[in-house]
Amino acid sequence: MHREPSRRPGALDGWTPWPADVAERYRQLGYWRGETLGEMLRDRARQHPDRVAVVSGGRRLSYGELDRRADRLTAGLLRLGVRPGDRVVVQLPNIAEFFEVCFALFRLGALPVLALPAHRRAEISYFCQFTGAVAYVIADRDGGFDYRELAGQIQQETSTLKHVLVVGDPGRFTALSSVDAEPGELPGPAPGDVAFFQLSGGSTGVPKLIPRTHDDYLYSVRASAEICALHADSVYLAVLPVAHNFTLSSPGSLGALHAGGRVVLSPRPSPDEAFPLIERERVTLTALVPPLVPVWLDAARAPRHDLSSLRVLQVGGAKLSPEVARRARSTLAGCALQQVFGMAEGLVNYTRLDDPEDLVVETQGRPISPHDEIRVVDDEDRDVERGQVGHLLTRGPYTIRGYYKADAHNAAAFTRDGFYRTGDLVRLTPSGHLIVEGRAKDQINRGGEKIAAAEVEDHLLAHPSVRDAALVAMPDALLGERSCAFLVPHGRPPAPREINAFLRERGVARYKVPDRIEWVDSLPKTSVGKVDKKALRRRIAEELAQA
Ligand code: OOB
Repeated sequence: MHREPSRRPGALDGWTPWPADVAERYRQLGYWRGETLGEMLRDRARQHPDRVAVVSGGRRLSYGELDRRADRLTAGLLRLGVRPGDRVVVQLPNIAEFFEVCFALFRLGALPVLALPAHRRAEISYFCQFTGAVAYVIADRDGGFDYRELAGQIQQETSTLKHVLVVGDPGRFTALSSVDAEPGELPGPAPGDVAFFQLSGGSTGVPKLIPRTHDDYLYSVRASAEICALHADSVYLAVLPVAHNFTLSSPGSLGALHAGGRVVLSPRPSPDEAFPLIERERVTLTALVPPLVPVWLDAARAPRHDLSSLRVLQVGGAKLSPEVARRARSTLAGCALQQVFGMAEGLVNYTRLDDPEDLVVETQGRPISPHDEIRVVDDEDRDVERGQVGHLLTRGPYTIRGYYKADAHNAAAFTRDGFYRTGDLVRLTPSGHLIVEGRAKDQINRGGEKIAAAEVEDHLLAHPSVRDAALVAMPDALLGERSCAFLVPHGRPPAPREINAFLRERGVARYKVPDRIEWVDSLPKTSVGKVDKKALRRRIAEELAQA
């Protein structure tokens, strides 16, 4: 029996469900099974309450414990006044509380907005205000940063925000550990309801929010776990931020929990932190962004830690070079390499574990689902010939039909018949695998971290000495790309240091601050009067090549 997306008071406005007939087809195909994320955990906890679900620092949480804590937290949140349909910005490092909080909110039907630890005042304040969040969940400190100070600023700016919940020392806020009550009966959300928001890498002035439903997300998790052959003895190590779609669902932590396996959390991705965990917990699967791969391979050559339990090393988030892919395969004996090309909006592609070496090394995989529809088109939305490079459009059982409350942007980001314009330039192989050839969206992919050029340009233009600004990608040996800002000054150009300090004061996340600044008299324009970013990218690439 399926339940329709909820019509209860508090059910979410401002999102685009799949058309009813399409949704019905996904149900009939068995993709959407009418289960919520909260029920999924409940079910696993019933099956094997004593198995370890999450390992984090000194904590080892069994399925039963995670399930109970989520229930008590749900009741505690309700008692605080958090209601179904409310939005809650969650910004946590890789710690077990991330799962306690998310599952509690899933069960309550309140919606986590999954921020990244690197986000700062500019981003968090936007998420809180745009979603009208009632609560903000943080850790006291992490990576040398005090999130309580940030929360203090956010609270002043956000009238809807009633609660700041803190893991650790709460200071003047509420300790998450004190949010606790006896569980009661709850109606809970419907499987077709939006469960939470992912954040888009974006290409526009403000970040876009991605509404993911229980049904669609669980399908991608379940199918991903199958593709990666996860089972109850699988151990997933999360080294990238847990909130990111790759780490959460591809198959990530949720895939491991779905399979009844174990999630091990590494606070940071360095081999120093990760390798001892791999050895101790007998990790079988982990996921990296490309810049980490050479670092890991170098460290793996010194046989200080036993990595022999690793079965699959996933790499995604940015393009992996075939050279590094080959090295990974030869260095890690007994461990398969898997390329993952995905997006928080939905579509995820994997090379399969039994794919021939050429496909694993040279392609970014093929879609999860036989019902992921892929089109590769030219600038006029006409299909290109198979094998030619074009824009990737997609729609399917776990790809959104629209961003949250973004009608104008949605009209450009989706075709009329519901295909998402990924902004990626790809080529299809005869086997149906995709090769990412570039990007048409105005974004910088800084080693997997996405920077929307327009967002940073807006911040730069707020500086009194900046008359015009264009942010572009420049090649970088370590990260693949870094960002370069071309700026036209008002009068005498200030030192780059001053511009960067200005952005930091505005509360912009560090990874978005330009890696390089070039002062110019004017920005080159195309024949239609737009900034010619291609010319700027060429210019900085040539300059770097000569240096
Ligand atoms: C993942 O998700 P997002 O939302 O941070 O970024 C999506 C974008 C893609 O549109 C593409 O431009 C780029 O990141 N990308 C890749 C890639 N994987 C992602 N470009 C080239 N090669 C790859 N393997 O990054 C993400 C989400 C789920 C699973 C994996 C990655």
